[in-house]
Amino acid sequence: MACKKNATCACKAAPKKAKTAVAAKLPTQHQELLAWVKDFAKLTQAKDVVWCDGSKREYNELCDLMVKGGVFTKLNSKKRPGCYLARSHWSDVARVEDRTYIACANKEDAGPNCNWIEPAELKQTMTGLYKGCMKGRTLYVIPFSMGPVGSDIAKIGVELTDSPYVVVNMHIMTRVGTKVLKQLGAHGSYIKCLHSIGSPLKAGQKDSTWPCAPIEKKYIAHFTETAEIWSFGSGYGGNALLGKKCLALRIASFLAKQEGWLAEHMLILKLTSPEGKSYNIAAAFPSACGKTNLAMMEPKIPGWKVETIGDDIAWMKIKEDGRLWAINPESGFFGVAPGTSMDSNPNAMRTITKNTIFTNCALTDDGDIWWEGMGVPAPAHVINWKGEDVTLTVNDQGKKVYANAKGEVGPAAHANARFTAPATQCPVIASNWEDPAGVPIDAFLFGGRRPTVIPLVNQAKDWTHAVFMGSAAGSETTAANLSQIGVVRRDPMAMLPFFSYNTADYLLHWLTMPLRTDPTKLPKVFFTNWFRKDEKGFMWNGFGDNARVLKWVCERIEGKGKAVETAIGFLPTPDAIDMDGYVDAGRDAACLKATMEALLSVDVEGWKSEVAAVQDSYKKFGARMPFALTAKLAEITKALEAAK
Ligand code: SAT
Ligand code: MN
Repeated sequence: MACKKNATCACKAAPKKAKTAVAAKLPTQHQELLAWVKDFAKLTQAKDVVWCDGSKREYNELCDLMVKGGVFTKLNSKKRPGCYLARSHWSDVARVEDRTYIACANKEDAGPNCNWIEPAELKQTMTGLYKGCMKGRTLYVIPFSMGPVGSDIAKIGVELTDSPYVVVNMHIMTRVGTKVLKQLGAHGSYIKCLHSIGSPLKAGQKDSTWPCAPIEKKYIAHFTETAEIWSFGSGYGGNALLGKKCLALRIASFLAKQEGWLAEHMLILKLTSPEGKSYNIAAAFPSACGKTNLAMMEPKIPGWKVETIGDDIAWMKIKEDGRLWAINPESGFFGVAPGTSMDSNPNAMRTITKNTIFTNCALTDDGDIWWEGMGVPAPAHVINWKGEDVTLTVNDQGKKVYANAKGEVGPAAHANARFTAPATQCPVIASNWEDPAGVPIDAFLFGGRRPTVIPLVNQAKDWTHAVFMGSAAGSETTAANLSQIGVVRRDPMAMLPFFSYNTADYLLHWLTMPLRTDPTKLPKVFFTNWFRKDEKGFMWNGFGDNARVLKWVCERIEGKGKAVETAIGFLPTPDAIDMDGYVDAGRDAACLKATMEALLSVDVEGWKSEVAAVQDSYKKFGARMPFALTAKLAEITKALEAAK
């Protein structure tokens, strides 16, 4: 109905009638939620508000909308049915750690591993940024559940966003829509997640294919004490899909500390022996250690089976039986594409054959995607992640590279190009991966990329030792030579980018787990290192051969498995790892035997430096560092002295 004032007035609708119609269609009776959405729509001046129902129809409509707007390219439906490619702005390709903030009342509670800002100050700054930021855009309300809807470990969040890319990715990565609102009811509690790409549209202005705000205006903020997430300026992955790192790690680990559970950066896999006994293993590794590969591994030992429960995050609670039960709070994989191949991760390759969103991959002439390390020949011509035509040429060093029309060379896919794929499509997804009760965890693995010193596998002697191991996790960047420890970027429990409170308090929280249950019911803990090197290169094959180490882990859980007690933990005897059928083309039998001995022995001098380096990494926490860990350091140092 036209406005009576004049024919061109924007208020075309008849207010009274529309109000009744909207009221009748209210998606929820949750008054506080409705008011919060209304207030944010008003602040951001969004053009309209859409409540996401989580349906396939909604997903398809948004994908079509993005194809029309040039945001998505639909891939060849014969080669990749139901798949799309998005290219981000060149400045919006990864998480922005230096623009990621923890806002709590006391700076010391955030500690040296968090970027702290005073909450009121940050809210004022960000409210200023949110003002009018959705002009010309739709505000989508995404009710989502982290974990199976209704699970006693799951949590509900609601993300308000102006990015349809975020909506469709959230559809894959979380459980979205009406079923979540139903679970929430009229009074349920939920985590408030605000997100805007920070790029309002003026009337008549043509939209870009990846609108976002400049870096200095990007904020990924966590108000831990009120469990709120405010994100501004980025449309990418962990900056924008707020269920993932922001909620499932930062906010959840803060809540977990208060409520006595664990929210960890861990994959969960189910390993079944030839006898049919299953073990659930959760593992925390820093980035670039192949978490997704391990979670979907094809074991190289006959009869053993790996099934996936999760590839990134585990939420764990002690249940009545005294054991730690875990769920994967996500429902999809947001994996790094480059390097994923039929060799490195065949099950990931099978997962992404359909219904997958690719971001910043290269587009081939036949409408498929390509990336470096895909294990298929590089096409002569592709459109690279920046949207440029590039052709394969040979550079001065005789290396094949992609060059654009100006002769500039660069990778075809961005190094952090991603795939977003539904977990249900993984051929080895465990049948019980969505069990609301979770799965009982038998073992934890910690690890890192350590070319020197650290053995292939090492079992913790007790829980404090286990926490010490987790605190020492990290990856080596450069090693001066093979007998020395290089520069290790310590990444305690692989949580460094995801801490939302003081790391010393976080380690203390871990240390208290045996007080919450019968300590014998807690998982057995191991430190693994697939990345040791010698003059011949990698000393261990990794990938499917890692199942040999996992087999020993299972034997240890059973109280079997041959091991020697050393100063640093229980190491397998050199014959304890099943090496039947293991092949390393560069090493004959004698060399392999020597390699295994080196991989499974204590490098006493190297370990002294390692322990000193870990001690050094504790210094920045001062007296807040739990004494139990310092004492454990002293105990290991003493044992190393004695081992000389
Ligand atoms: O970009 S995300 O944070 O979602 C993923 C990652 O960093 O591994
Ligand atoms: Mn991760």
